[in-house]
Amino acid sequence: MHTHSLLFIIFCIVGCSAEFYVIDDRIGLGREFDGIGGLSGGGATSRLLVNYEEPYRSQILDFLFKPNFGASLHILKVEIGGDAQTTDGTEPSHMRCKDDGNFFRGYEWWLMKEAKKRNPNIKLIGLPWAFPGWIGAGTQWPYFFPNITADYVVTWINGAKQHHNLDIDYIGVLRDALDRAGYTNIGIIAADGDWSVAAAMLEDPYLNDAVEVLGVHYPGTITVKEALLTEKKLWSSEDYSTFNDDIGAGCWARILNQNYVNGRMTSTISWNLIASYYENLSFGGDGLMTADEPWSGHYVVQSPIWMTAHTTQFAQPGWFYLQTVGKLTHGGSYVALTDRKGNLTIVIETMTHKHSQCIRPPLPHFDVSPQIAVFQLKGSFAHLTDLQVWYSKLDFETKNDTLFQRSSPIEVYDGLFALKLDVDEVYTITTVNTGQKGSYPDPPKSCLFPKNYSDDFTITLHSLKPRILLIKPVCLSTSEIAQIMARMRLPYDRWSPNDRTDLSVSCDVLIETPATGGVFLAARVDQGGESVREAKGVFYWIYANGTYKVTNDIGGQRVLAEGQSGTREGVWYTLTLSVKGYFATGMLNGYLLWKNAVVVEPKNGWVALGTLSFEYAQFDNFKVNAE
Ligand SMILES: *[C@@H]1O[C@H](CO)[C@@H](O)[C@H](O)[C@H]1NC(C)=O
Ligand SMILES: *[C@@H]1O[C@H](CO)[C@@H](O)[C@H](O)[C@H]1NC(C)=O
Ligand SMILES: *[C@@H]1O[C@H](CO)[C@@H](O)[C@H](O)[C@H]1NC(C)=O
Ligand SMILES: *[C@@H]1O[C@H](CO)[C@@H](O)[C@H](O)[C@H]1NC(C)=O
Ligand SMILES: *[C@@H]1O[C@H](CO)[C@@H](O)[C@H](O)[C@H]1NC(C)=O
Ligand SMILES: CC(=O)N[C@H]1CO[C@H](CO)[C@@H](O)[C@@H]1O
Repeated sequence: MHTHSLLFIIFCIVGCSAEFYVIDDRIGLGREFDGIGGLSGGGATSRLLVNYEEPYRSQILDFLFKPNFGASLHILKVEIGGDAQTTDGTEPSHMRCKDDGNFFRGYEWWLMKEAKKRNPNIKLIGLPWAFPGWIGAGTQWPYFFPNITADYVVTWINGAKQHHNLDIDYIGVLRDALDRAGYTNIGIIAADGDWSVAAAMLEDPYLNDAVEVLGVHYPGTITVKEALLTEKKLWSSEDYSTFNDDIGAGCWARILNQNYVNGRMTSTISWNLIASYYENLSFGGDGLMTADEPWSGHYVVQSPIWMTAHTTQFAQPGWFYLQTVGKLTHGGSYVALTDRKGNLTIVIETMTHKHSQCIRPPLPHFDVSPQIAVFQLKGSFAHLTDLQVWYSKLDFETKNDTLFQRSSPIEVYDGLFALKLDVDEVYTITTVNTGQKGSYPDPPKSCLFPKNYSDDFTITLHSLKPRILLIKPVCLSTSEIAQIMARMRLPYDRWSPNDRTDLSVSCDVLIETPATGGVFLAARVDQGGESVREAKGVFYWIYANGTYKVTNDIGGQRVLAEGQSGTREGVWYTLTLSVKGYFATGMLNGYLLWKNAVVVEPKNGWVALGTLSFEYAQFDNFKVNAE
């Protein structure tokens, strides 16, 4: 197959065109390896995962976190919810008001516990993407109030410990506040952005002392001189963000190696962990695997999971990179890691340019061609006689990939072994013999969203009852469910893009404060998440001043119908919206209010409910019927 024996090596030494690479620890080691991770949130990217029924939900979690099974991640980074839309949806804050403190909202606590259950050594990181409005006292920029911001984050850390017994390992917050709260052992990652904080750290010793890790987003595997001069740990604390097909897998395999080879980054974290949000939202499918059909139980373990396993199952945080890492002569790269107790793991990738482009940044051209690589083990590894081999090939021609396959052990002769490398391959050559390719029986087949769906929004504080809706709550003292924004994709557009989605949706709504923007129920909504403000659809609004409106867009520019409704704040109303072909009809408390509004576009999309701005409203008894 791919590994070659003594005769071959001798032959090569005599004449074939092979290159030699030395793996040696006598010249000292490189940096400490900090692990490979996934990022849940930033935002709402794991939303649909909690809705899966067992056993599928546990199976998915095993593919992500269980050691020696699948991605076997070393790090879970989560969003500290801020009650604001942060890309694909909204995650709830633990402090919606100044005096609030609720550590059971959302699904990140649950996810962290599930990850810890599977791997007690997994490192946890929290990072806020947004803050509730009260923190910035009306400004959009809470960093003007560093103490409040820091206390807010410290409260989250306290809650994690007190209510969930979770120890947070790293955070994005001010060192002072952490120390005051007694969290001297929690590391600070700065600045979760670009490298510019490095220059600031070189000039400001206080800042330099406070920061434990320099974390950058999408570094394109390269670092800057200032970052190296800080002598801090360098991490790619958000990376990948690429559709999880084989090119995504190529991107991920390449950066997992080259973030160290080129940039000396010792951790790489994938945004996102799992594509558990509707594919039509921004960055659809940009997770290590996909689970976006809780109603069917269908999920897909895509190739990026197995690219991850090539590193995560054979090297752990606390291992060290060797100094002997680098590029291969004919393209690709290799890294070597050791636990300093005799174990050695070498990961080799030969991803081609066109099969490994990430979504960003642009990838400068390079060539990769088939090659023979002879590795020579020296120092502590000179005596090794056989090594485990794990192999993947992303086969873009036949589409018949080999993913994380265990091959026969390689025999090492006098410290030498050879590999015949083709393009778009990954090899792990290792002393570690605990690797396993985990599997479960095939999950249920993909199917369309149920034609009938209902939800009474009974949220009990401590439960995680499966539900389909994306929930957007804001601060409200009287009710746990304040503003609920649902963006539900009825996936009819997947198989009949030219057919119109005919359905009827109804919901009880209550305007809490005189909502100048109104409260809506909508169908055929074509945008969500960060693009929600450009959404088109059929929006049925009621206002507290006794009027209603029907618009073709969320911005209310295209009015299809309007008139008197008699609606007031503080009263429950049942809104019903039916769309059939080109026509829409609306009812209020079961009586026809408007009919035959003409809807040309969009033809299909999500059902949704919400308010325009940040007014408070309540929703109940949500029903969809698409027969
Ligand atoms: C912020 O905290 C520091 C102590 O870390 C304190 O000296 C300062 O007065 C506080 N500022 C405000 C506005 O509370
Ligand atoms: C290597 O790691 C294994 C676990 O895979 C461990 O049992 C062993 O002691 C380590 N050391 C050597 C030299 O193999
Ligand atoms: C895919 O490749 C494997 C070997 O790697 C082979 O056993 C299998 O038959 C191939 N499948 C198809 C459909 O070509
Ligand atoms: C859907 O709901 C309608 C009426 O609400 C009912 O007549 C129909 O039988 C339901 N269909 C399914 C598949 O449950
Ligand atoms: C009622 O409120 C809406 C939304 O603020 C506004 O557009 C509309 O003009 C108002 N209608 C009346 C009659 O005041
Ligand atoms: C983000 C995204 O993919 N949006 C698309 C969702 O589907 C509608 C209708 O097919 C497109 O117009 C959007 O661009």
